[in-house]
Amino acid sequence: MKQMSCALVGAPVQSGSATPGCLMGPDAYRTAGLAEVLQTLGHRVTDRGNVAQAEIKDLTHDNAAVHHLTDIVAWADALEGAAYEAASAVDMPIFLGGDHALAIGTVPGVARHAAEAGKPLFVLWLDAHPDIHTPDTTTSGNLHGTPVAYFLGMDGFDGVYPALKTRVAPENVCMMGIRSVDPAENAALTAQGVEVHDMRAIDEHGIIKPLRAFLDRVRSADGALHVSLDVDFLDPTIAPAVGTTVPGGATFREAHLIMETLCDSGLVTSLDMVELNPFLDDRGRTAKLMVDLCASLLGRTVLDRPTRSF
Ligand SMILES: [Mn+2]
Repeated sequence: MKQMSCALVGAPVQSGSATPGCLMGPDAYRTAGLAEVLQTLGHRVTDRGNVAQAEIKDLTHDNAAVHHLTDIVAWADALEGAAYEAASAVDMPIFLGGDHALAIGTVPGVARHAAEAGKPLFVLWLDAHPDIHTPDTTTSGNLHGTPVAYFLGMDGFDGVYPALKTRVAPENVCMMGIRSVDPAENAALTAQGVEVHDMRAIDEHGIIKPLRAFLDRVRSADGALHVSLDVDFLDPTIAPAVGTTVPGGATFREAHLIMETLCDSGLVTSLDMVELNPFLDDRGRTAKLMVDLCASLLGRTVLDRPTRSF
């Protein structure tokens, strides 16, 4: 593949989830050698360090379950700007999470950049969860379950999260790996018309056919493509380092095949790597797997991958 400029952008957000530890995610990826691996593939990599939160403002919400709202809003503000800036500066910004609440900033930031370039943004959401709660519908109060509803411009965010600068069209979102959905989320997915390939669909049809169909849509629209990869997309037996493990996830080869197919498409313009909780990892195994998946997205093939036993 062509040599690309890549920026690593650390987003140590952890208050969107119930289990502390995602704070250490960006450094775990650095320790697992992400920059070095991408350099070996011929890319130019700059590590921009970690984004600093914006100023924390006073905010409350009627839903008493909601927690850490002020903290998440301060991250959203800073990450939207950092994502926009990184997307303007390099071919491939890679956002190192941090829990999935970081997508409240990264997706709108890269969407703003794409819109200025005259391109619609598409999002491939690889996750066990659709994360399409609003602050009103969440029962856990964990705000990492809200980014999709926010960047689609759904109701319930006015005066809560920052005013959305660029929304993503629901028909431009494709979800894969979904297997843990709350009733309010199920209703939102139907109402919005988001394309969802749950694990049963993947069991029956594999990942390649729906992925190629989605990539064809991105290509015909001349779109930019953001990939949001949650550790819990993967089966917990291969990726234990996440606070929200759900059985029945993607296998090692399914995950690599998605990344290899995305690489072949040449369409991906930005990536989130989220929910890695190094505190729950087994000797860095999940961090290394996520780094290997990123390498597959950026050009490493089966024949040059040193797949090792755990
Ligand atoms: Mn998620």
